[in-house]
Amino acid sequence: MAVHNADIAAAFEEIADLLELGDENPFRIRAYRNAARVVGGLSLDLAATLAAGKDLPKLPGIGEDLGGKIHEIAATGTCKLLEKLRGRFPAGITDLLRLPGVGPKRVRALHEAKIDSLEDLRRAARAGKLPKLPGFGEKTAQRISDAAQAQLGATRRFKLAVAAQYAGPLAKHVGGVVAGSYRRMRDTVGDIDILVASDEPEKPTERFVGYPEVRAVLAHGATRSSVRLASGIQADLRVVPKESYGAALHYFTGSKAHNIAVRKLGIARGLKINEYGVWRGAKRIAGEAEQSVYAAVGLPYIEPELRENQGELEAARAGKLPQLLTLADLRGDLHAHTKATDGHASAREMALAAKAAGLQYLAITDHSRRLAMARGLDVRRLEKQMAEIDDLNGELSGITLLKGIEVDILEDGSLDLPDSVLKKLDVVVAAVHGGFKLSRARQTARILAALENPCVHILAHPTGRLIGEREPYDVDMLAVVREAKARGVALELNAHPDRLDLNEVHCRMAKDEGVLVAIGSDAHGVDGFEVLRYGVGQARRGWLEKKDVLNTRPLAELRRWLASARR
Ligand code: DGT
Ligand code: CA
Ligand code: CA
Repeated sequence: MAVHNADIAAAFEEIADLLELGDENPFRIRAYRNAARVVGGLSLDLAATLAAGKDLPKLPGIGEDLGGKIHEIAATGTCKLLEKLRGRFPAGITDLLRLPGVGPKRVRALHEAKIDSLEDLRRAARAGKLPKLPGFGEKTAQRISDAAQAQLGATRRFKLAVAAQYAGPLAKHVGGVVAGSYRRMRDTVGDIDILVASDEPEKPTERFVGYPEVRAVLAHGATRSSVRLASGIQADLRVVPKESYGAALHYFTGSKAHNIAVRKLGIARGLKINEYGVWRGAKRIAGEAEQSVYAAVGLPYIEPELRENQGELEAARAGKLPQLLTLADLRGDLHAHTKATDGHASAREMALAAKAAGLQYLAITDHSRRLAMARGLDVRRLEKQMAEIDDLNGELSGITLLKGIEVDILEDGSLDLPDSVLKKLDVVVAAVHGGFKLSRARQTARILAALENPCVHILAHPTGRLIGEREPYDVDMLAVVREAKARGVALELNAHPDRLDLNEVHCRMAKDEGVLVAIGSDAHGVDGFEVLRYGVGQARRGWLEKKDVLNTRPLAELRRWLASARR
């Protein structure tokens, strides 16, 4: 069975969780979390590399011990340490640890009260036992039991970049394409929908249910099957005859709301539209290609990312579909870190990697001093870095580094570094990294205050969400977007697949209000630019065009914008 990077990352996360429960050395815990992040974000397939007899590449923060664990997990899907730790705690306990507001201390308190799973927690909450536990209290107990309730009700969704590791190889194995929310580039997907065009459906079906990663076959029919993979993700397969391929691709790409709206347009024209084609009575009039389905209802082709029934059909009819941004439109990247703070590579290495990724410019935006954990820069270290970047620009060709900072927005809305030094930078990216729990009014006021500082060019990851881990903070986004407009500030769409923040709704809001969006990789290492494609996917879901995105501009034009913005 193939072990994917996401599986290795998940094993390291679980080890870190269990070590945390065991109250182990925080440095050791952090090393595993770091390893999970590094491996999870890697494009090179580690298990395949090792299986081919090649060496493990040098990975930041991963020495001999962790490297050995990677070998072990790649070969067996697990490792001795993980199995040993699992043996010490009940199986459902890591679910508790992942609840917002629940750390190892509270989980230990729960464990001592024999509450070892979400189910146990729900039962204990119903019986009114939670507030009596040490360190809980009424309010906390309520919050935690609500969170547990939400977890139990929610079917698990997978981040797009995680699903990609499983979907790509599986689709290839059965000779099909991935449709569904995955093709629409949703930030998370509920399951993987695979479509195959074939007149011999038993062949792809047998390959599908026989895929080595399949743990359970949930349905096994002539043209539709369903499985659960070892990673927990579910996959659906549909096989249709070749002449139905376009209609089926349209149907299984969705969204459901878009399909229903298209079908209605068909009905108005006396047509029936289903996954086998477009029909007038018993005659199939279209369906071989997706394009033909739209043509049958008098519309131009609509890109998958737009298919949410959010006005795309009206825009198509009016000839007003956006010319969606493409990855090739990006000229540079305005958010990246180096090992001066929590990145893993030098400014020079990052510059060369950005160049290799086809970019013309890269802003180095390390953290500011407040983020002590990331060894944030103070004025002295920042000035040293600025001089280093000037030197690098003197010697590098084909890539330009911009001097920048990701400066912390403090709780009162002031910035973590004085204007006197911010003014000397090419680009100032401001961001919230703490105080997530402020009230909506205070959080909004804080961010608006930061936007008022004329040094600020870009507001990074504007809602602070971490998909599946941390909810966005409570902030009035329309007020933020309007203030950004008034101050000539761009809003970042952070392309990291854990963030994708702005979301698509906010992207569209920015566009409607005339605010530029900057797509930033937030790269922490040389392979950090690959995530830009997820940022572009989300931007496309938000209807963004080349002109709406700041870093599609050539360097000279960008420099003019940076220098002139509302000054
Ligand atoms: P997900 O998996 O929750 O991330 O979202 P989707 O959009 O991939 O949804 P899924 O996997 O349930 O179904 C795949 C596509 O199949 C969906 O986007 C549209 C189509 N579909 C599913 N059920 C229906 C339905 O009842 N009516 C219509 N018209 N289309 C449907
Ligand atoms: Ca799906
Ligand atoms: Ca499905």
